[in-house]
Amino acid sequence: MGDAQCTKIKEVIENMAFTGEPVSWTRYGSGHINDTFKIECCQGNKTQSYILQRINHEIFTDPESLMKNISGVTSFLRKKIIAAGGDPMRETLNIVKSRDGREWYRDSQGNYWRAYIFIENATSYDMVRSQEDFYQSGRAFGRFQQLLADYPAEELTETIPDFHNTPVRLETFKKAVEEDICGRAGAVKAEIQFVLDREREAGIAAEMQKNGTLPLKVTHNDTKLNNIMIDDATGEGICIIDLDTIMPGLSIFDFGDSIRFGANTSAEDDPDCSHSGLSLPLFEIYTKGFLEGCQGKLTREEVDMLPMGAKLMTYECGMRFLTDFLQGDTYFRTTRENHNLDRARTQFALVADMERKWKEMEAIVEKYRGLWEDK
Ligand code: ADP
Ligand code: GN1
Ligand code: MG
Repeated sequence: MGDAQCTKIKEVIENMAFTGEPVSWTRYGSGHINDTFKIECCQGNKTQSYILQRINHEIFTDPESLMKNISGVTSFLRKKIIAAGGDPMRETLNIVKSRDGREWYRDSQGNYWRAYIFIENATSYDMVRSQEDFYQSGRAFGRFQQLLADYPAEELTETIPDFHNTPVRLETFKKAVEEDICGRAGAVKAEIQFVLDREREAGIAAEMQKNGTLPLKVTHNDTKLNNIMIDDATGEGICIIDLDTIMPGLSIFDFGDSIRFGANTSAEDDPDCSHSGLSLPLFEIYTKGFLEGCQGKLTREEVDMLPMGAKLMTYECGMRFLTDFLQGDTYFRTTRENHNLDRARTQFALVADMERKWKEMEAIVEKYRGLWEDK
């Protein structure tokens, strides 16, 4: 860490209501948006760790409303977890306030920071280790949606408008191709065509939401495998994290984004997209876990649309990576040349594989629907 950054982080640490003497701070995690640090504080012979994050305020333009969302949702979850006999210190995020009693701290350079209690003895994974982990993740994301089913949605600020509005994402993509500010479009003609060839499908879910076929719910909207903490001892998915994008949304998108990331046979950014494809066993185990977690609360149409949720989330995410590549890599954190292009290619390879395996995906959903559909 450079000297300037070090001074900045020291200022932030001093202004957070941490217990004990800060003894170490290190960059942490592999998120694409915020800057995350692990802070260790010592008091006597006890060590307490915290997660400290700089909220990316170019992407989340209203960090104070964002923190109000997280505070509202975590307090709500806390009550439900306690009522169910659970441990609220491990099963939901716990915000650590700033020394002046706010849920964020604004540093001298205008950056917004927030802190959480560090959840010990649990891990967030970038790749599925075992089918069991993925099953646990499905159950936990399904359950999360059910726990929030009666959350007052009108209290939530839309932190990124049109976040999963695929037709709007498509328009942004087309504009990026047309403007081609970095002169990169010529080199990715095949990828651009891949997106345009599927244009007609982009609006399917948005249309079903508009005409009331798919209900609007409170959803997480970023259900990547690394946004869940898995207990090291029990293997259970204990805590859903990364709550920045909790907003009204579609259940099939929470299902779909998990599949996009976790049921891919390659890493999201594998430079060789021929490694990328849909693992049907992982698709199956997640479907089972998610439907169990939803406890029979999905409608027939929601269950019908689960495969499409997976395809749309993968298509949309690939399109977002390609848009960012065309616009000069300003949104997602990149660490190498063509990083966003590699990511876009894995997503499109996955979409193409889903198209090949469509019948199998539908058959899997059919196999589990009877058990869990809302009657
Ligand atoms: P981003 O929005 O950049 O993805 P996240 O909120 O997902 O940021 O945090 C990045 C990583 O930090 C997570 O994947 C997880 O490994 C770790 N992390 C976040 N919150 C906690 C927490 N409360 N306890 C332990 N680890 C955490
Ligand atoms: C970002 O913050 P992170 O890394 O969990 C992005 C998601 C994408 C994902 C792709 C706010 O998630 O929408 O699906 O990268 N988050 C935001 O890996 O744009
Ligand atoms: Mg994350």
